Amino acid sequence: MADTVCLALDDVFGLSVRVLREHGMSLAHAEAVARVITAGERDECYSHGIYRLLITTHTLSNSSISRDALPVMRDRTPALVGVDAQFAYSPLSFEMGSEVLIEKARKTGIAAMVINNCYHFSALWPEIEVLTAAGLAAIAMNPSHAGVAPAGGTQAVLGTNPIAFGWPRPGKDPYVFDFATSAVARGEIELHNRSGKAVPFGWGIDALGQPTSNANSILNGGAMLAFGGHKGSALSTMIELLAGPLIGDLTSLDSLEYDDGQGASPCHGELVIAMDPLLLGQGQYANDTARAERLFDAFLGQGARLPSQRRFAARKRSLEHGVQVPRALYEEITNLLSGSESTRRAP
Ligand code: NDP
Ligand code: PYC
Repeated sequence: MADTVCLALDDVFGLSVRVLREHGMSLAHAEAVARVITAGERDECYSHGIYRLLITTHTLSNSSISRDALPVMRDRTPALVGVDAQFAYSPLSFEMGSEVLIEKARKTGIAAMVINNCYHFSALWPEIEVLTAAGLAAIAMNPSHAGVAPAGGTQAVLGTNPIAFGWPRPGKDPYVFDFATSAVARGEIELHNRSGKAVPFGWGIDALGQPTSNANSILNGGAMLAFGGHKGSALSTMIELLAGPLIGDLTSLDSLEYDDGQGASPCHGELVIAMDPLLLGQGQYANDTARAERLFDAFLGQGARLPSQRRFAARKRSLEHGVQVPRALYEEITNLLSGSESTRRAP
């Protein structure tokens, strides 16, 4: 028997919705969450693909997350939309709020969306791509749970705090980067831990503050490390502040405390900024775009790749051939379904 299961993207989406619905999530939330999970698996971002169903269902079963609260939107200023997720997962809030954010950025040149009180599990590039598709440059960021030691320290204070940026490229895939400000996402260390694989030195330290390649020692009692030493540590701190106290929401330390040992997804806020090049430039959009392209060409011309290039290639493959999910993970996920659903034969 093959150790992977091939699934069409519709199957990934359908399975995700069924699992989330069985765990009490409303249809609107389940579909919004499933869209993000399917996008992660499709683009071969395994730490934030179908694996996340294990974490979202654990959260649904073990925390006070709302399964059905509808986001409440507030038009706060001409350039600011606020979305209160009401302690549900964030994707539905983003979907609803982003339409208003786009309208505002097109009117004001630069606009922000603040999402508050959201449980968060997802990669940020699916959100950034919505904004680049609308012709906007964009930045998104959020804290998570404290699990990362600051540069020079050994105690977890910072979250894995992702930051994502997108630049629209008319007629081409956008330029998008999206990474944790820790050396790697926690999800990646969890995947190594599940498969008993060592992690590279530099990802984390053990409970004694010593460098280790043991994923379990980092996750349980140790701490992750920021990428790039003091620079990643400072960038991560900026995210704590801008997507925490600045927007009236929790830091990663607060979020972990709020979790109170339940092991649920982090609960905090998110900051998204959208910028319209048509309004911020000096009326020479075609020239500005050409200058940006010249920069990208200078990368590509020397054999360097752009961030997201791997992802877009993976997307093309997955759309044509479906995705390969490790059989053990597939079975763990189908076991989350009750009765006859879970005993369906694997494809
Ligand atoms: P990586 O360290 O793999 O970095 C990902 C980014 O770097 C991607 O944009 C990737 O493009 C780009 N990249 C990787 N290698 C290269 C290269 N050689 N040249 C150019 N660009 C490159 O990912 P992380 O583990 O840091 O993060 C993974 C995901 O986890 C992110 O999507 C992030 O949003 C998510 N995350 C979410 C959190 C949350 O709180 N919700 C917390 C932490 C992380 P490509 O994809 O094409 O390889
Ligand atoms: O992988 O670090 C991570 C993460 C935290 C919250 C969602 N993903």
